[in-house]
Amino acid sequence: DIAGPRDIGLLGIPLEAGGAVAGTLMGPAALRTAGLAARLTGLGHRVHDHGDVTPAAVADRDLPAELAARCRSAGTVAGFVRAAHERALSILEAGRMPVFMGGDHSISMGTVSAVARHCAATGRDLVLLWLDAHADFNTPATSPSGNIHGMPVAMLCGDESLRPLLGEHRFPPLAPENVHLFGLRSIDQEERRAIALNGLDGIDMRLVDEFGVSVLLRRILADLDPARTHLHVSLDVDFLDPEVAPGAGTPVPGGATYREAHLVMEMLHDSGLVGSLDIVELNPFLDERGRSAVVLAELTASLFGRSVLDRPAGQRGIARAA
Ligand code: NNH
Ligand code: MN
Ligand code: MN
Ligand code: MN
Repeated sequence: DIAGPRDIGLLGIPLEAGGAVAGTLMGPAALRTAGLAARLTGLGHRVHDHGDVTPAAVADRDLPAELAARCRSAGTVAGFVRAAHERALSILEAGRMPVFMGGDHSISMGTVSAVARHCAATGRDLVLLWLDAHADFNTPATSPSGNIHGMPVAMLCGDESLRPLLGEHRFPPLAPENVHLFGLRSIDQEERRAIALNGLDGIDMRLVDEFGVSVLLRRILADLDPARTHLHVSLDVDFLDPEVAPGAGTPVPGGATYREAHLVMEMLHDSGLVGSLDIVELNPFLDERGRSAVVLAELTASLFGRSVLDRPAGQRGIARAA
């Protein structure tokens, strides 16, 4: 439950090699400058900043030739993914709730795989909420770009061709029915087929327009057992509309508004189910005077309990009871 004060562990993963546009390596620094830690301590939480990961030394030639040939900068990405996995696991084992600051979205191969291991060890069911314009369900065989940040969901669901990125570490793959892609509006052709074939839950912007985020999110949350569930939230900056968050390397029009995104975070807070968070793809080089970094820091505060008015526990359920 994240209703009370939490021990939060921040970890920076300054990786940009998984995407095509340089700049996301500055993401952790920009989130710190936007006052992320102070916003969380201001809500009564204890925050420990674990600094940035030091990547392991991995060369392309250390990886299967097919993987290195089809994926750009596979060695560099693997070095960050392995280091992120190890640091994430130790933060979880220390009992802290991790907030992973990317970095491009390939960092989630390291962070979420560590969360999956931790959940298996502690008898919890991992559910993944992927807030993103994209599905990130490509594989080296289907990717039109060769950019690894378009592949983490496939890797986390057990794609064998991507597994060597994590090296010797093993984790239980996510069940596709426990993966909720939310905010979709840009999918590649083969990726679309693979989503249907594997039975992932996809919520596109057309559904958001038609039903609103609250109905759609409540439907996901209502199915989860609070006693068993560990919900990992992976927030890609391009979930947001580019007008709200211009600091994105792959902006897609028609994204979540400022209030839709906050409502998602507020409802997630009230659910008490969230156990870990990625904040990824922020590109401060493309941002306008830090405003995307500030929006992401504010959204994180909402996830950790910031609200306009006090909402006593009894009132939080109004939406659910209705
Ligand atoms: N689907 C595209 C690809 O695989 C774009 C992925 N880019 C992202 N994902 N920013 O969130 O290359
Ligand atoms: Mn734990
Ligand atoms: Mn993404
Ligand atoms: Mn995206």
